[in-house]
Amino acid sequence: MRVLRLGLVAYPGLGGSGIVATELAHRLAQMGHRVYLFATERPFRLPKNSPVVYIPVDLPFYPVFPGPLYTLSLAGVLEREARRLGLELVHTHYAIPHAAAAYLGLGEELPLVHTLHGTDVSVLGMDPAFHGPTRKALQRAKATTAVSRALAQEAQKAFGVSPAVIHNAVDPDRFYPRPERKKLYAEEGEWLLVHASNFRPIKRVPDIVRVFAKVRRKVQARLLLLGKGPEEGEAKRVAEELGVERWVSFHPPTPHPEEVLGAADLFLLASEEESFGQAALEALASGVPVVATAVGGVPELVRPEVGRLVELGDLEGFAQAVLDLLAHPKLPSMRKAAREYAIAHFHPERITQAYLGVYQKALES
Ligand code: GMT
Repeated sequence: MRVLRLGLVAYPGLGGSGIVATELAHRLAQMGHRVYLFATERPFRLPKNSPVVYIPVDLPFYPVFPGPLYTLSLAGVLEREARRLGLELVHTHYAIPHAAAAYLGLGEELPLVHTLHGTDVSVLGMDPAFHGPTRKALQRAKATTAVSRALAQEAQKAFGVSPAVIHNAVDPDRFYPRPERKKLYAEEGEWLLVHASNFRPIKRVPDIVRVFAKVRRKVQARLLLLGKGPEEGEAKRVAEELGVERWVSFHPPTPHPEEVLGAADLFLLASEEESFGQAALEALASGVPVVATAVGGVPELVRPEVGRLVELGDLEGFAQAVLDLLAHPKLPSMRKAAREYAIAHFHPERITQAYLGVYQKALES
């Protein structure tokens, strides 16, 4: 394929959509495409030596406004920079407000592609304040994609679009088993259970602690919670209330989650809603089986050979699934299967080719 000049738009912080966009941008640039990444800050997962060019989106504040006008500012920078850089296509990640901003700035000058990630459809997308402009922008795009079949179905209902399903990718050269690191986080003879997220209420981190307390009554184990966010205080409170605080550790977000995930015995995800579950995929690639709630797109990711699914809210069932896996004679082979499965289905090369296929069609139509 010829070299493309592409603009990608991402949130730069801890969210999965920003990570997916940043890693896609980096891989495309490594393949030789000219890639410009638009964000309010340099995305924290963008490697220092990446060939991706970061284009800042400023947030000018004038006292006449009630707050910074991100949507308008992004529309302005896209309009200006697309011409200056000779962009051929713009691909946004997370529809709100990126789809409307791109449409405002670029209209139909350029093919626009939008990737839907989750709450941009299910929560913010349903907010009457955002729904109309987002629906219009998505319907006028050359293509939309969704990170799971479950999310594509939701988007069809919410916005009347039919996104192509492209699952997220994981880099197996970065996420691999690191059992030698387990001693950094757990004592000899203890199981190491890990959860990683942005600790928003939707992730139900306090439920992870409740499950852990049940598990800890039966086996020696430690819980490592990686990340930060609004539910951190409540998770700490629950750990104290249940008397397990000395076995629960909180680790701030790191640009190298692979160093923690690769050390785990199991990864736990108790979300009430999850279009995909990027951290669970990173755990699988690290050779770590997953126990997760069967919500959204998670069943597309966590297959029986690599983990267990439990009903949302069934904390007893969740704890039992964890204990069953820890006691399972096939746990070592499941670890191997988890990594092989992640490589077979979610390899970056395969996923990048799928996005390039979407770009190709959008450019031709
Ligand atoms: O939709 C969100 O909550 C935000 C978004 C993000 O930026 O973190 O997360 C979503 O996108 C990730 C990457 O595609 C998925 O792995 C997450 O499952 C998804 N989160 C939800 O659906 C809650």
